[in-house]
Amino acid sequence: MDKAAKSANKEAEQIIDWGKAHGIETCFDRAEKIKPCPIGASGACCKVCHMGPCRLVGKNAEEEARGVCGATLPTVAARNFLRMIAAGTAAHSDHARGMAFTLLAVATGQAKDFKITDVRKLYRVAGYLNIEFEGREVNAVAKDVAEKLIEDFGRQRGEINYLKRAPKKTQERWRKWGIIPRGIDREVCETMHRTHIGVDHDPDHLLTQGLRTALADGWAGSMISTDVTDILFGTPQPVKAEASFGIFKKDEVNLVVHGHEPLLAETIVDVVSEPEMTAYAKSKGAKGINLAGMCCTANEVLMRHGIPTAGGFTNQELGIMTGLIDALTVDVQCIMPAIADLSKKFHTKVITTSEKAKIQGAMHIEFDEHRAKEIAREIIKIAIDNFQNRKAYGEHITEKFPVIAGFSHEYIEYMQGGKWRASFRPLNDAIIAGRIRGVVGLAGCDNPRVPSTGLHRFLATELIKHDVLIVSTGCGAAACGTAGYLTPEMALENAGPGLREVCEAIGIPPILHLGACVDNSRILTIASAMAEEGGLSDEIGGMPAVGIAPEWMSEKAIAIGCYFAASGVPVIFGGESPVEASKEVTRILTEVWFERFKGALHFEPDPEKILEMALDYIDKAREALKLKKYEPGKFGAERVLMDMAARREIERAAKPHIGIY
Ligand code: SF4
Ligand code: MSK
Repeated sequence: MDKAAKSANKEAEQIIDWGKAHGIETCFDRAEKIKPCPIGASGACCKVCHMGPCRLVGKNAEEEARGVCGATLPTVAARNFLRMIAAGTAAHSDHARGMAFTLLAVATGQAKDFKITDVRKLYRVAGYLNIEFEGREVNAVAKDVAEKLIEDFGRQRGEINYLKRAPKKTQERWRKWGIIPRGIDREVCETMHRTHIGVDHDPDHLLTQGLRTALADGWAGSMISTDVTDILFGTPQPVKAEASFGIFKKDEVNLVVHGHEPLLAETIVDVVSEPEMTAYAKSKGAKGINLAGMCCTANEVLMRHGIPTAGGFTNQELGIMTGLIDALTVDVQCIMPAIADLSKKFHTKVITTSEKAKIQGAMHIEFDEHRAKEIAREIIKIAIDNFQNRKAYGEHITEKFPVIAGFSHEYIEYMQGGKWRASFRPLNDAIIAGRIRGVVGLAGCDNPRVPSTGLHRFLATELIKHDVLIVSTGCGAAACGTAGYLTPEMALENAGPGLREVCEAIGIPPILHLGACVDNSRILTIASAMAEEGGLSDEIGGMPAVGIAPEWMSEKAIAIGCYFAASGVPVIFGGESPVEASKEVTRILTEVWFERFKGALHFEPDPEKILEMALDYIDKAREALKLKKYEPGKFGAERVLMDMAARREIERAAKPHIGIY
């Protein structure tokens, strides 16, 4: 990896250089100009009241430094960390709230532009919620499901609905340590209360509430969002698409959807190919309309429709600098406000669409699910009208890579045995036999403070070389996509012998794109299914599995890391630790959490060490489970993996085809 480069993505680097030559500043330049304050970055600065900010620094700061109120360094570092968890949980969960209310509006006939696309998934979710669905009208079931899910946000007492989707033993650990979330809003609210001046000062007690809040994200907010999105727009199954800046077309209107919430993007997908839209584009001199995505909205429509992606977080300004984007819609989360000013140097129209988020200098067209199509058409027309204003100014890129995305929990189950024998048995068996050494969730943002996407690329190639299967989400998945890593060929060229065999037998890439950052919930349910299948750990903790977020930057990433740790997955984040200043808080996140939950949260800036730690965790878990010692190319006995032909054979012999999973 070229450490001097701003991005590991050659095409991104080319645009950054072009920007430099044209005096255009991006996040990469600003990251160089603004160095993080070391006191704040390490968690030692408290500004929760106006007697501060208090900087708890100096020799023996851990024992001796005090804020004006007397707060110690561990208290301050833990409080700061907790507030990140609360913000991350709030972000995912507020997104989920919108999805759940949309499902209710669809079920009650108030959002006529949407429908229940995946009835099978609706029934599956109804089953989790103990809602009767046999013989009932679909919308009646959907209404009950939506109302039940909405309860999770405002519940004051009791337990979140999806608790029972976790393995029993995992639940027992949560119960023992008092971290079962009651309701999403209650946990976020209590975390904000406890971190107000003069409330909770015990770092362990604070961080325990942090885990409860994070679980409300993973097992409620994020999981609700994933499920409702599947119900409304379809559960993903593998789909071919393309990634990187070459997806923009010179002779077509380029409309890009960016942000997180899929409602507007899905509606645009729905209406963009209407004959009137195409005719209107042609009347303005374009050959057609090219819909593309960025960041996690891109992941949502890539997973379900094969809409091409221009990549993750750090690509948003660079996309505008191609000069080819006619309109860019943004809603919530991970949108750089810089794009509004930047767009003025080009012809791009930046359109904010959420009632929750505006950017000065951007156009605002508020999305309303009750008239979704009308708004989508209005936005498409703005992009078309703007096509004529395109100038030659910008760094046009032609490079793009094929991508296979769309690996949902349900599809992964299906691909291991077809509709009638769907299970996680082959995956567990491949791990038991040492063909697959372990599983890594490679997730999180991309970051201009490191050669952006470079850590994802390094870890992806090294891990699969060591026979580690990767499941990827968010901008980590986008980083792999724009590197050309999301194809089955990648396995042939780079994977270790065992993983390669598995990928060839099933016909999958060694890196499975599972969706947006809210879809990390899919990893939780996959891990639960593996525990239930047997032969490995009977809880999520203790699996040969690790989470890695090498380039994280958002508070959502912290919430995700914590819900994985609480669920039993050791997690390694890249970059400097936000609790570095306190040895005690670091000890709680690593040693104490591992003892209690078999999960942990580490921060490690060196990618080589991240790799080493991940493999070490995997090997130690294999040893504890008494699995065959991993040796490349040497496998134990296992059941024969089922290939596509065998799967079809079973299906033919069974009932008529009624859907993919
Ligand atoms: Fe300082 Fe205490 Fe106020 Fe924090 S809460 S700013 S440590 S006085
Ligand atoms: S968008 S949270 S930069 S993954 Fe989901 Fe990407 Fe991180 Fe945002």
